[in-house]
Amino acid sequence: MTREKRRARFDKIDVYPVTCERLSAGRSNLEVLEAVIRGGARIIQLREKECSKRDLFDLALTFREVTARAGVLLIINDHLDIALAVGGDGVHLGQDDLPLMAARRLAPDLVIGISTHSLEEALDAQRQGADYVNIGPVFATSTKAGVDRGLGPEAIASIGSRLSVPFTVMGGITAANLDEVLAAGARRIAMITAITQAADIAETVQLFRRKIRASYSS
Ligand code: TZP
Ligand code: MG
Repeated sequence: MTREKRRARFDKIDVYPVTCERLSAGRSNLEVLEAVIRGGARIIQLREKECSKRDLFDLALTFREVTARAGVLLIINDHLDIALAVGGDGVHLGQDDLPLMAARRLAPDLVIGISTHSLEEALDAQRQGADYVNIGPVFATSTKAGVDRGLGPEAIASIGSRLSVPFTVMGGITAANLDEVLAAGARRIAMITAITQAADIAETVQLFRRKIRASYSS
C-alpha cells in the first residue's frame, strides 16, 4: 500500500489502542488485539518493551496477519526494521529513536508518527515530514516511567491548532477525562491502560469510539 493510502486511512481513525502486555490484566497482546478489533478499532500500535527483538518480530508477524484480515492499520513502536520486515503500515518514533529523516529514507511508504512534548517538537516533526504527531503526555500516567506530570488538556488546543498534519494525544486518558480531551479538539485518542486494563476491552473500545465520533459530528 502507498503512503498516501495509509495516510488516508490514518486520517479516519478515532481510538488508537496501544499495547503493553504487563498492564493487560493477565491477557496476552494478541488477546488484546483481537478484542480491540471486535470493538471496532481501525488501528493498533504494537508497543512492547519487555521482550527480545526476535519475540517482538514473531508477535509483529502475527499482528500483521490478524490486522490485515481485519483491515486494521498496524503501527510498530520503536522498531522501523520490524515494521518493514513484517509489512506493517507504520512506525511510531520517540525523540530518542531513529531520526525521522533517516527513517523516511528507509521507509518511503510507511506512516511515520512522532512523539512530541512541546509545540517546538511538534512543529519540528511536522516540518520534517511526520505523517502524524502525538502530543503528550496529556495527563500524568504511571504507564510510562518518569511521566509524573502532564502537559494538560490546554496543550491539545494550543499545539494542535498549529498543526496541519493529524495529531494524536496520549497519556493518562480515561473514560473520566475523555470529554475534556475531546472538548480541547482532539479526535484521535491513543490509550494504553484505559483499554488494556478494561474488564471488557471490546465494549470499552466501542464506547470510546462512539464518544469520539459523537464529539465531532455534533
Ligand atoms: N507516552 C506518553 S504517555 C505514554 C506513552 C507511551 C503512556 C500512556 O499510557 P496510558 O496508560 O494511556 O496513560
Ligand atoms: Mg520509542
